[in-house]
Amino acid sequence: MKSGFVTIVGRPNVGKSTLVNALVGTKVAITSPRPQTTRNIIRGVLNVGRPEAQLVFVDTPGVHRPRTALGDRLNRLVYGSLEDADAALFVLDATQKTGPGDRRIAERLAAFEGPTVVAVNKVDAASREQVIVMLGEAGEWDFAAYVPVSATERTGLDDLVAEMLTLVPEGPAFFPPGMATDQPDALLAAELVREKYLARLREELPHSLAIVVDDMEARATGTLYIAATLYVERPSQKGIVIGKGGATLRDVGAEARVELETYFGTPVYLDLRVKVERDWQRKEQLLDRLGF
Ligand SMILES: Nc1nc2c(ncn2[C@@H]2O[C@H](COP(=O)(O)OP(=O)(O)OP(=O)(O)O)[C@@H](O)[C@H]2O)c(=O)[nH]1
Ligand SMILES: [Mg+2]
Repeated sequence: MKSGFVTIVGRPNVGKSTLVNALVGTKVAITSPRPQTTRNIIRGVLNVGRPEAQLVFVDTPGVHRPRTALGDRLNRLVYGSLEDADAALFVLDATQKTGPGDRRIAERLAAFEGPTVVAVNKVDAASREQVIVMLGEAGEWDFAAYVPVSATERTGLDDLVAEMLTLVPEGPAFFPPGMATDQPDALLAAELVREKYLARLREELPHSLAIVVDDMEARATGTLYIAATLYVERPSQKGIVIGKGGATLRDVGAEARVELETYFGTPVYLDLRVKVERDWQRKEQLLDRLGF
């Protein structure tokens, strides 16, 4: 059978995580309109046929010019995951112009030993003209294939998968059938809570928020108990995250709980607390402790 790891690379917010979810057919990675949503490597598995082929898509943080120790770690994570990849999927946003950020990634990918496929995403929101211009510009980089797609409308995905399948080698199935991701439950739970916050926080605050699940246990009553700590960087941010009379924390908790219950298929009790860890994004020691 054909099988391989495909690392997804691109600038922040181009739709990498949305694309992984669409390709896999399950939500394995959180998404948001804010750049720098993804902070870890997340693997999503696609079985094609039964099981004649398996593609393991590796979602990565958006590559950007790092301004913090965290940013620096995230960029290294992306290029590190390319080292084990059979192929790369370079995602561009058709509604934006290609810029120096894309060119830097393209240069990096030119040095990658495996084949690269370019997905021009968000074609549903771009004009024909924009898509053609982007395909032309990206075409100069001379990669293996170029496929226009829309991750939200799920168009072009079959073409994309067909291209990837011609490029990955013969190999074993890396994951059993039915396994969409190897992401630990605690990480997924923390990410779902963060996603609900990203949808409502403004400006710098999304970057200042980190969530760690401290405890997760199935209670005798059948309820899954999840305790998580929300770390912010400044005392003023603590107030925003909690909200007036605890309203924001309560609303976010309720939204996250509904999704967690669907995912785990059990009632969930979500216990959230907020702590200040000054400038955690800039401190290597804190990054270690927060699991980056
Ligand atoms: N119109 C349109 N919007 C899209 C499409 N794909 C993704 N988006 C939107 O683009 C935004 C960013 O999507 P993400 O999947 O979080 O982007 P990302 O590349 O993973 O971002 P980072 O994790 O920050 O690097 C979200 O608001 C998505 O809904 C698409 O095909 N069409
Ligand atoms: Mg992402």
